[in-house]
Amino acid sequence: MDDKILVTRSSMPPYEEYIEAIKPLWESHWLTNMGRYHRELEEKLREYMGVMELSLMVNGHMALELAIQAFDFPEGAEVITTPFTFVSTTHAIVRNRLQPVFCDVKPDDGTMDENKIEELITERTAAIVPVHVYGNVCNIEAIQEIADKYGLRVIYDAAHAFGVKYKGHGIGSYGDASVFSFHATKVYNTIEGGAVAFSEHRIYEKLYNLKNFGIRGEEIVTEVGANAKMNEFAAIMGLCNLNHIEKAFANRKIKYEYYRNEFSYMQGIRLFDEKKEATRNYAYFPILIEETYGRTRNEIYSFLRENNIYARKYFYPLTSDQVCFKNKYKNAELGNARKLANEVLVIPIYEELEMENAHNIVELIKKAGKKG
Ligand code: T4K
Repeated sequence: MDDKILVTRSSMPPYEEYIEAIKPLWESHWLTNMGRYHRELEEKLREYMGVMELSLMVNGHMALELAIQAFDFPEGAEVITTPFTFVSTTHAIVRNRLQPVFCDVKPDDGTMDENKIEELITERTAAIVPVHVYGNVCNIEAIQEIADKYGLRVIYDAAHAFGVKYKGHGIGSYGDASVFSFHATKVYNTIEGGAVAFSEHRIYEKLYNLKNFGIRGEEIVTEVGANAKMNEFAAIMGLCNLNHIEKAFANRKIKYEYYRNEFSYMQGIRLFDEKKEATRNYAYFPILIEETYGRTRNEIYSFLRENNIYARKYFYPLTSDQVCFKNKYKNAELGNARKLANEVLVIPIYEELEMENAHNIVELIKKAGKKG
């Protein structure tokens, strides 16, 4: 293959559709600060995602930071979270002056191990921040039961889970809040963007203010907010991409199912389990390269690169091992998370990925294994 195949490639609406859609901005000159398209997209997404309330944000990270801030946890409180995630999850906790407490994950789907949460709870614990990693749904019932027992908030990092339904309900309708990313690399994008979904109406107002500097009126600022507003160009991109979302899922599904069939029977390669009650959004295709494969994950990663395939080690290293966090916080035993981080390789999947290229990727991985 001559051209680079990257791990993903942004989905975009037809050029003419977007250009036509942004024309009114040249008449109104209203470009940001909760404009018409911001409101329209909030409304449409609320409906599409099957959630009670939704607040759009400039990106997924700020959505997470402000979702955590909205619950007013006392400074220094502990938040139980997972280290097997993008660094944003941990940053959002620490930037709120809270202490992350890393909980191990389950080998079968990479989500927080609900059986290891209770042993990490202390009188300082305020919340649980689990991640629906790759769109794999956490054990929502067990986590909620623990949260109810100890009076904790649950804020899901659902950055990967746009469009996922669990037991017939939008994934954002669980917990106290769920945070989504609409970054260019995501299954649904607004270029940069994100949202917080929740049920309690008072949180809407809280987030509305927090994303706009805490401004309550022309001369009143009541909270230390940020600037996390989605602008109108981004909101229009979101409206256009929403018109094509079903096609995007269907398109990815073909590649996803092809990969799943091919890798299901490959000795030494393991796939994450899929929950029956959850739908998929085909956002990522992670494979786990186990010792028996004959070649390590890093060897396969390099071999693919030599052949112009840019798979990614999402998520290695664990966030708890990153320079900015290492040895600073309480770590439980993270054996499963560490093993997954050493074995995982996310291979290219996106709307425009040609089947021929998907086939070549599978063949290259098979070939690399045989070298052993
Ligand atoms: N929580 C979790 C669990 C997350 O995974 C993320 C983000 C967040 C929170 C925070 O949400 P945001 O604030 O980002 O909305 C990428 C993304 O930047 C990041 O959004 C994502 N997770 C993370 C898993 O992946 P990088 O550093 O790997 O991106 P980059 O620039 O290497 O791009 C990856 C590939 O995507 C490129 O090889 C090609 C393709 N691409 C990239 C860009 C920027 C496109 O096709 N178009 C583009 O515009 O972090």
